[in-house]
Amino acid sequence: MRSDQNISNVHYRPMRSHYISDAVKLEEGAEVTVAGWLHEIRDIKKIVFAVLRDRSGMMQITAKRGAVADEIVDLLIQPKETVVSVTGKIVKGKGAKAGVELIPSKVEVLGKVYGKVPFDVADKEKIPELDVRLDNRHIDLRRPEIQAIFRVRGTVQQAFREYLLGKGFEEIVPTAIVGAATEGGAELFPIVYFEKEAFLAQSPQLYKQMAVMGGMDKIFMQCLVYRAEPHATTAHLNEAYQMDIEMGFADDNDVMDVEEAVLIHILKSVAEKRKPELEMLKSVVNVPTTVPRFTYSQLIEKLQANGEKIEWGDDFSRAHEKLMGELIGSEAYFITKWPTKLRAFYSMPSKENVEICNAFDLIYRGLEISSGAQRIHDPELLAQQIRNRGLDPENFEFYIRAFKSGAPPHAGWSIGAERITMKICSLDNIRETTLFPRDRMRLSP
Ligand code: AMO
Repeated sequence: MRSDQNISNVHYRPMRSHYISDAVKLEEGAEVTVAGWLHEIRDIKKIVFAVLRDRSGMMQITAKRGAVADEIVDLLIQPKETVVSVTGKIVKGKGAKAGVELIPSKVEVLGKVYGKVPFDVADKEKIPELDVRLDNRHIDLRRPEIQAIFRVRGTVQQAFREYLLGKGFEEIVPTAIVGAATEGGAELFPIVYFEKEAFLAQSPQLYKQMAVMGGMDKIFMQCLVYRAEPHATTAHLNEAYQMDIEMGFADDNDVMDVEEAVLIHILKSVAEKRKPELEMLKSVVNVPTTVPRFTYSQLIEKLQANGEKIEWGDDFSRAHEKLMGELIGSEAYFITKWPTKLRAFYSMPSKENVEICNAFDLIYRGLEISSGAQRIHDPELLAQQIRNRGLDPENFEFYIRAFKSGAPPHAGWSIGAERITMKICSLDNIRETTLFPRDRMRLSP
């Protein structure tokens, strides 16, 4: 034997041989080492039943005094949530819940419980309220249905990326430190940045546009964005994760075509790859074949015809967004051609009527999950629109300048990762979809 192999054998000792989901599939008599948290423990003197939990599932450990050495049985009797590794033989049939149990030949305590665990992971009847769960996210996350949310979210983000890479889009990383607002002046978090005024970015908007001006005309990005919105709602966070694209030589319809395909790909990927997670969350994902488009004006008329009190120029409420989906008969739909005054300054006014612009929203299951637009690429019109919103074009000098040296028509959109995950998982509160949510009250953990 070569000496280097020898050394690696001495130093490399995996803490587990199998995840539980693989161990339970093995033949009777197979020897395994599994490791995780003690989910349940029942000591009925002659026999100790424990349930071990890892990220893949749960498994019963059965230690019968007499058949298993007393010191091993005793070592297994630990408070719930103690981290242990158990080596033993797989036995099938018998009394185990899943038809499989492990008869231990070795138990090692890897992480003790000190004091009281904040709440019982195994007790489905007594789930604490959201604030308590979020204060103890490291415990909350041990519940399989909570991990399921983050697996769904991971698949959403992966599907977004894989679809666009497959279509020739390139990934960029914009900056998160900016000198001016992009989505409205009042919602900025100021930061200390040497002697300059600076803020956390509300979106990658200006920077993705400038990358297109630079000739990268099919780009995407995923980034954290910061909105200093003081109000607390079940659909707003102060730190959110956006999944954006921007395309040169494209208008609003072109990028809606891409968004429709991206949404369908995301929903299909989740429906195919995350069946157990969706079941755990009691959510069903339907994959649409198309995403219908309605103009803002058409939808105002639809609502008015339905007896709703809404005028042209008003924004839709959450209740309207839900109702419109029902009236249209589609879980996902686009609202196009918005009143210019309701949209961000960079939205391109329509050629036929400057009161209307080429901006759009994507609604899914009654919630706006995305918005986008064809952008203004004429620097003079852009400066004018910035002034019209009460903002100072001086603060946007770097941005306006980018349109003075040959600017192609361009368009893009952004999907909120938390919002789409919330709707896919049929959750009531957006905080469920982010590991460590930031809202006005919550800065810890
Ligand atoms: P908008 O501000 O509409 O547009 O944001 C796009 C999407 O990001 C998500 N989002 C949020 N999610 C949770 N909490 C928030 N406070 C929050 N704010 C936004 C939503 C929303 O639909 N630059 C433009 C997009 C573009 O035109 O490309 C923008 O940021 O899902």
